[in-house]
Amino acid sequence: AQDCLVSNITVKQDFDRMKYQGTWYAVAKKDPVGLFLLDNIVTNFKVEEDGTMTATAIGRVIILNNWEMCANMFGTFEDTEDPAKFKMKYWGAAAYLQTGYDDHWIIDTDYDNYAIHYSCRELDVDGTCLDGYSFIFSRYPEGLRPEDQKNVTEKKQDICFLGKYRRVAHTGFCDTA
Ligand code: FEN
Repeated sequence: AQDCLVSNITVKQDFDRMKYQGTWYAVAKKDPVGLFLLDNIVTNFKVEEDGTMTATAIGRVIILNNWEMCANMFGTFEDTEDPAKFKMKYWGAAAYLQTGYDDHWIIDTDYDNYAIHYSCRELDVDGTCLDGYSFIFSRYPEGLRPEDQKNVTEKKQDICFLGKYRRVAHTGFCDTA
């Protein structure tokens, strides 16, 4: 959306939640105001037997006194009239982690390589996004394929977050199993 109106942002056509399942590595993120996941962010999407989409996310956080932790987060998605737009209820495995209820839009994905996620938490009076966050996901922890980068850059511009992303490091800090 050239005008940056949230209502003009387009999302993935005919989003297929079945094909979206599995592991996605965050390779870049635009942070919201307040507490969030720092890095080493890996998510896993699933479609439950009743068709509900759910997800887990793990990521490094630094809690009080500079204590490094891996936050285990859970999300359940409520459908809307648009198959690529969800409302996400999320919470953490630990009580000190924030809970919330966010928009969760899939702007674009090819299911096999990349995905662009968008969430606006607060609309400005002019209809642009005052506070939001976004993830660029890859099926590979090493990052995006070169052939996907141009499209992803275009989509960052479409959602008016171009220049606001930071790379998400994967150092193995939250790797278990
Ligand atoms: C998403 C997709 C997959 C499912 C989920 C996602 C969103 C996760 C969010 C995480 C928020 C984390 C917070 C951490 C926190 C989109 C990847 C669920 C929105 C808010 C601290 C930091 C410091 C402290 C206390 C808590 O609460 N961190 O002292």
